[in-house]
Amino acid sequence: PRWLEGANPSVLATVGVGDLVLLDPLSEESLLSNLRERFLHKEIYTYIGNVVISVNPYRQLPIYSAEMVEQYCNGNFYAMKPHIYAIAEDAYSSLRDRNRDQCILITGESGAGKTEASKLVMSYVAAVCSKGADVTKVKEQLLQSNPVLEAFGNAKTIRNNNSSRFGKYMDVEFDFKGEPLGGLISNYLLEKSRVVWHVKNERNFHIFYQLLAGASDPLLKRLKLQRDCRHHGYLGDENPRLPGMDDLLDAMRIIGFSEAEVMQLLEVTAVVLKLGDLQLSGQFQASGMDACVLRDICELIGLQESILEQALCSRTVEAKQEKVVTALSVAQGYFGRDALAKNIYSRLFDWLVTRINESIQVTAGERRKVMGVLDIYGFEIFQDNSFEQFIINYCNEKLQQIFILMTLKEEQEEYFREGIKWTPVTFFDNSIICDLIESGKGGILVLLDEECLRPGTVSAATFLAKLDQAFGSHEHYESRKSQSDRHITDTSLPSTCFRVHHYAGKVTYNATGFIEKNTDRLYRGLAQAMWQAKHTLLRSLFPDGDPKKASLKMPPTAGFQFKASINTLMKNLYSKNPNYIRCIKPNENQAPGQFTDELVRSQVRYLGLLENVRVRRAGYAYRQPYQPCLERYRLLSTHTWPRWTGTARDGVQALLSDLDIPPEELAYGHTKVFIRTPQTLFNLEERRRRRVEELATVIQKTYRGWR
Ligand code: AD9
Ligand code: MG
Repeated sequence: PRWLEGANPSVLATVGVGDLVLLDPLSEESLLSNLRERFLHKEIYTYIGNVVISVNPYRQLPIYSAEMVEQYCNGNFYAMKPHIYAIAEDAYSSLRDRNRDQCILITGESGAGKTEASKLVMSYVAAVCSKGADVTKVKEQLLQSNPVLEAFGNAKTIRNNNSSRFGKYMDVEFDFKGEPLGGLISNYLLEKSRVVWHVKNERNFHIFYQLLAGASDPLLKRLKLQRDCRHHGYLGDENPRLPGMDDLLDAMRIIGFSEAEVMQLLEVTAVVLKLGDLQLSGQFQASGMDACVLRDICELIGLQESILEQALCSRTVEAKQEKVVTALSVAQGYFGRDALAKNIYSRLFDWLVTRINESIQVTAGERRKVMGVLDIYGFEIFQDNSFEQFIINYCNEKLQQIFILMTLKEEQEEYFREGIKWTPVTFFDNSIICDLIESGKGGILVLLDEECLRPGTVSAATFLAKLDQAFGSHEHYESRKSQSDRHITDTSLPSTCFRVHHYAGKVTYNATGFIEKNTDRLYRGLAQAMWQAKHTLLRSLFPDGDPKKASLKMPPTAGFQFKASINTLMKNLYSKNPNYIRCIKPNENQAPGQFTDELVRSQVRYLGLLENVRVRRAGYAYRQPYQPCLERYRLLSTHTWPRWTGTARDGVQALLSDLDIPPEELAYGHTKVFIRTPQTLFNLEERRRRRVEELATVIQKTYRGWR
């Protein structure tokens, strides 16, 4: 990275050190207090070499102005403080000038600032690339995809008022001049259970409240909704104040949605809400249905009431060419209703992403350059962890793996390029945990799929027994059974749970619900009912409802699909040059100026920051191209001061040998000098500081003499 390649006074002369590679001594404690000190001085960005750590300030800082963009864009990193713009500039300029595809990986826990960071990167790139009219349209479309996806995919949670409930990866494509042509968005695992249920003090997805608050009276009437959200079963009991619909509608228009499409989108959204209002009041059977709501829904989607009613309160099983219709219990009826609402919503979200992609996707065939931005959920350890946490943490294991491999790989490649001997670093390789989860030969996900497909009675207990049998002695797996086999008594692990020792810590998962969430089944009758609706958008969401296409084959499980999409993502990331932004949440209160040590410590631990610093300085902590190094330190030697006429490389060599620096501290590469320990650099800086003072005094005296 360019900003580190010169002797960078900004990295040394700020609050604490601007680059943790220079920490002395290096420990979790010193790392933590360096971050704290900087944060309290409103320095939220700190480097580890080319990695940027960002601590959420929870307040607007005056550091994102157009002038700031200008400064970082002019590439004068040496005099600049660590900043997210530096990494954006570095990625963008090497994409443009050196033709290397880039990816920006943003990780951190909920509320740490990932989504804000991704927006800052995107807006930086949008600001520095050309301003032609057709480019402006593309930029607008790319930027406006954010508010649309946030309306449908974000919600208020306890941890974050604007929490992304889906993972997002966006490839932005550029032409050879570095101008954006378009992009492609992939989304991962929307938390669809939120549609039908959320914990107290949290909320459903923003769009529902925005729609109720922002729609005109006629629109609301047309959608058959009530303005007050207390009238809607899936929403809470508060009417939150949220931005109106105008911005959202504008954004959709800019992206290229037609009025008809927007209307259809809102109608399907309304249907989801109405499903939550549908009471099934029969005493034992689900047939006593709220007739008004049923009628509303059916009018909205153009479907005969009896079809939906039938689908919601009974189930048809075909056996040997014979149809057997069984009535559902009330509980089963509600289960089906909620499953339908979740399914419609998540399919609608997928449609939204596909639709946006249609607008922003590039069709021309020329070779393009790509910058990918990944904003995905961070590692989660909750009180109660379920299938979702398991999937999310699996994803984070994979990201950690790619992080370690790529950081090491890059180090290795640089030493190779520079012709310097590389001594391998030892580090914790988490592939053993990835294998435990995803191995095709009997990893946890495969065993779960087997259990989901197995005929007969399956339950959390049978699933757990299966895991015990396979992993009873695995060093990263734990359960009551494996504990008792190892003569461990640990009452903190309930008998319905298993525990995985992730790289970031131990997480106890409750096996209950894994099977249902993985199978994610929608009664076939419901899909078929949706397919019969006249509403073209809704109908298009349920191709599996076409009886002609209905196969007996089970659709792929949620775990299987996620694994496939994560592995595609990994391949994509591996092919690019990685840039990391690691976000940290400083406190649990979403408050400015508060830095809770324990909270940050745990994040420092699971982001593997200490490990990162170790890898970064395993060989040589610091490196500089010869010319800037000579410029900075040449005043320290009589060989190079006041004048040096040879090559920069010879100059640096003459200079450093003159300063009695132990030779094992230094290595001379083809274009850079490498310094092994930070102390040597500090020592150089200190000598330089004293020398500058000395020279200043000399100059002062000379001036006085002149007067
Ligand atoms: V989640 O996993 O989606 O729940 P994120 O995405 O990590 O989470 P987000 O970017 O949404 O967190 O940030 C949370 C809030 O912190 C934002 O709504 C802002 O109010 C605040 N924030 C984050 N970064 C900055 C920043 N650089 N400057 C000012 C910030 N405020
Ligand atoms: Mg987010």
